Amino acid sequence: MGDAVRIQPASKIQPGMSDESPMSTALVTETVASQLTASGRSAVAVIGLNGDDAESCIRKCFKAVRDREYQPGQVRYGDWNVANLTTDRGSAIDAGESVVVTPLAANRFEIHAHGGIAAVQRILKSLTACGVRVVNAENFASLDSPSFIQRENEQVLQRCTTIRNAAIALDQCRTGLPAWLAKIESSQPNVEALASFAETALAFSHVGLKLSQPYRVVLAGPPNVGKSSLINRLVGFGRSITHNEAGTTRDVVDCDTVIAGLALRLSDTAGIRDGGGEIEREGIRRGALAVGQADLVLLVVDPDCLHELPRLRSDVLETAPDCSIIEVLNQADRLEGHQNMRSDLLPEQQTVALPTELLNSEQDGIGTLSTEITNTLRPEDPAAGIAIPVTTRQVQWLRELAGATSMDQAMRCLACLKDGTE
Ligand SMILES: Nc1nc2c(ncn2[C@@H]2O[C@H](COP(=O)(O)OP(=O)(O)OP(=O)(O)O)[C@@H](O)[C@H]2O)c(=O)[nH]1
Ligand SMILES: [Mg+2]
Repeated sequence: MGDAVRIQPASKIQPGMSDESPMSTALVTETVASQLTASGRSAVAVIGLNGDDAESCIRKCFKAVRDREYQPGQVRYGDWNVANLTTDRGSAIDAGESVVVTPLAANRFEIHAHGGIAAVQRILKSLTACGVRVVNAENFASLDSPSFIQRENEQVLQRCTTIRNAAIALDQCRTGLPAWLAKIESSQPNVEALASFAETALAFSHVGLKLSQPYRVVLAGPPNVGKSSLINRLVGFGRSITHNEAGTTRDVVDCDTVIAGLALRLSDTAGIRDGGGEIEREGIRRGALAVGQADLVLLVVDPDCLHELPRLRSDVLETAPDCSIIEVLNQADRLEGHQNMRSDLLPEQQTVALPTELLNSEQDGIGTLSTEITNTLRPEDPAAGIAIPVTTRQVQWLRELAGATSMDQAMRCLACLKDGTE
């Protein structure tokens, strides 16, 4: 058995170097501040201040009611009084604000102030005058994290818009690749074990990459089959214009929604047909571009144009070979007028996309279609504790690790995965 591995900082890796130097522990030391509460007028605003100079900045700008050492957990009342600081133009900054300062740890503070925009700006300006860099809240949180990959995972968590995705992203912050990278430093893996781990993690990359971005679902098909009506029923309001005349939708109409905890961007497209005017042809061209970007295409037909499905399917696969397709027969209420239709040729998904007030039956197929959409896009979530990649960068390094044939190559992948260089 070999010794425990040590992952070198990727920036220090050079071809032929041994992997004996200790792991990078470099933490961000620059002092940064950010308004952590939403910007705009509110009762209270919280400003975070982190970095090596945080305490000295607090001492310059803040006069506590009682003068004593700062300790984590304290609640310190006082005045944000910076009369002896000056602006770039030399005039004095006089914030003169009653605030509460809470030390969170050594060189980590929160300043709780009045939530008015001007009050917050004055405090941030006085911190800037002390050499502090003001950053946005997302960057502030990420600068506080110990490794590049940890920061990356935290940024993904911040961008999640659904609880289902946020739960997975949170798990990846706590026990995902960052924790695995830390763990292997105290183990003795061989290249085969590392490659096999990478393969397992990559099996869920399609989930990880969609935690902070919506799935792209495009509705395509001939004109007048009810694509726009269907999108309106799926999102629950009249996003797209519908009309009983072919060629109603001209441009690509996007609508964001959430179904079963998955963020979806639904795109309605112009009905595909030959002829039509210049605007309609441009709409059809844009529809084809949307299909090229889709994770899933709903191919919508009605009973009159069911025979077109095989051709439409092969057209979609030509444009987007890896894309999933669900065939939908809309206007299923009109099937009665097509008695000769062979039931074994009908798509499994059959819908009636009329507005709910015009429906005669509750069997409109919309719920079943919604389930089919989410099951197709995400058949399974990774179990808690399974590490998965959540950015294309992580996918790239795991792919390289999966194909590594030497320990040197594997260690380089691990270092780049962790530190984000290259
Ligand atoms: N009977 C019936 N009519 C429907 C159904 N769904 C939509 N319609 C009607 O079909 C017509 C066309 O609907 P749209 O949603 O505009 O069709 P489209 O596919 O978006 O049409 P284009 O934008 O021209 O490509 C409208 O009059 C709808 O009310 C349905 O399930 N049953
Ligand atoms: Mg339409």
